[in-house]
Amino acid sequence: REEEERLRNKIRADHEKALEEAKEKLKKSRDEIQAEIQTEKNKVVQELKKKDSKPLPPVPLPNLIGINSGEPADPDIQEKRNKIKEMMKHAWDNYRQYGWGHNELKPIARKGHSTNIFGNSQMGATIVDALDTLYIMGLHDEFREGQEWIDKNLDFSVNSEVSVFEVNIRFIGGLLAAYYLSGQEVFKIKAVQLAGKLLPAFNTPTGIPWAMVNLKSGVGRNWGWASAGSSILAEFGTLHMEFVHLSYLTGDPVYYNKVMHIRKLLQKMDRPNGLYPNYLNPRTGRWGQHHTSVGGLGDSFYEYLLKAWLMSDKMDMEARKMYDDAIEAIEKHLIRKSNGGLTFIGEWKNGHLERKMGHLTCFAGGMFALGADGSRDDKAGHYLQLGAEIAHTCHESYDRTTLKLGPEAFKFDGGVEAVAVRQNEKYYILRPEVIETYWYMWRFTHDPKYRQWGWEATQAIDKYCRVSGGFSGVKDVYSSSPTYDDVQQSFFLAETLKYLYLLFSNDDLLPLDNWVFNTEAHPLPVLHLANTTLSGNPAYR
Ligand code: DMJ
Repeated sequence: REEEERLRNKIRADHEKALEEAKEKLKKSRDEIQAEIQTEKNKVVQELKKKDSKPLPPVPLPNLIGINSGEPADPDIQEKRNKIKEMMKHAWDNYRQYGWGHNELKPIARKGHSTNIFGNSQMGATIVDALDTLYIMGLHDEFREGQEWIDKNLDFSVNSEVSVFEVNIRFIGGLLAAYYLSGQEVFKIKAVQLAGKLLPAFNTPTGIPWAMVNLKSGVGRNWGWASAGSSILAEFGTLHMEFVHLSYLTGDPVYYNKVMHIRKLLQKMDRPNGLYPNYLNPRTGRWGQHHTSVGGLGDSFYEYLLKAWLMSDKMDMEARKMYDDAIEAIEKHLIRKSNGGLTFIGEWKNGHLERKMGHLTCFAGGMFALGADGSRDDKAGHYLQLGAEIAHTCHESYDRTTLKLGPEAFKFDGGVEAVAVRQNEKYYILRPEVIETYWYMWRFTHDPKYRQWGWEATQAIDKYCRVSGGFSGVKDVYSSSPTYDDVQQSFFLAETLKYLYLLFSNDDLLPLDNWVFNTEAHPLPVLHLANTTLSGNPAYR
């Protein structure tokens, strides 16, 4: 009788669940429902295929050197490095205690936090983003805890609409880096599972992916705010590194083909003044608003052109050429010197240069330095100098504030130099870009001022952003009594603390000849693809 009762309860529960799901479905538009049906059909076909598909093929691991190195001999540098490790532990322990499994932490309210980029489910973004930083810092118990959570709980079959770009750079990038550093298969398997869930986003008339995709239904769409239904350059243009690695690890060219298709399409298009606009319509294949930026909306597209070349062991000349062409146009139209002698990168809006630079744009100093070697007409010295000038400008944007932390955006207009003017541009949300540039400049020049500037930033973060429940962003870097935004961003653990730690480590930790950092600071090894088959790529043949 007990068994009968149990069965009856189960049938009742299943019935109620099905009713709930049907109700949810009816709320959707006809198009959405049709797309969902199509995706379900595709899934069945895929599942059938999978039944006879083999497990992931073993591939030769690339040259993984400099994973456990970097210990500085100088006791002062050692002490600074230990302090940064302690900050990482503080950020992690509090997330562990108050936000475990949630995407991010609210360090003041001491509870989980999430934004729409991660959808509505608990995907443990901080865990995945932090893994490789924990690993290189030697925080192995914490790394194991993270691994265990991922193994048992990270599930992508959820009815949740996520940002394709964010999930790629933080989750796929984070999982792949954790796999290469630790050799633990679980990370590779999860990365491949997740990538499969992103693929439906590419089902658009042009093959330019939607900004968002529902992980369960595969239905994609774009942000409502993006110019006339456009996809964003920095989003669909920041998939290459991770997708090439996915094809390498699985032997399946599908990922590689998706990103090469995007590249080919971009190559064919006219560019106003040689500049790439930030918006591209995935239905028509036409540019949206003519707005070009090396900061938000554009930034990592340029970064990934350069890094595609570096990651291919400098074989992918097509990517290098696209990078060189893009940077030449940017220098001509966007880079200027202020009256006070500060080099800045402005934004191009419909034929007009806005003399404003974002914190996000500051990553470009490091990019110029990284791309100096191999540049056209042997302009290596020029690009290293440009990198140094951007680093200097971005340091000024920190130095001219009360908290010695940089604002979100700063102007070079109307007597103002490297200072935020509008109230809503005065915040600092634990972003990494300025420190990232200090680190690259340090690696290429060993000028001690970069360590000094990095240490100033470390102290400012510890003094003004640290609270007992973790680290928080601040709303006004010009105020001596700032208020907190109560968010510990996952990129603080993935990037800001990692770049600081690398800045105070020896260069043999993750050497740049062997590793390329994705835009979320996840290190991926250089691939020597000449011996492997990635069909259709003349650059690798
Ligand atoms: C990170 O998620 C990545 O660096 C991305 O490319 C842009 N900015 C954030 C951190 O500021």
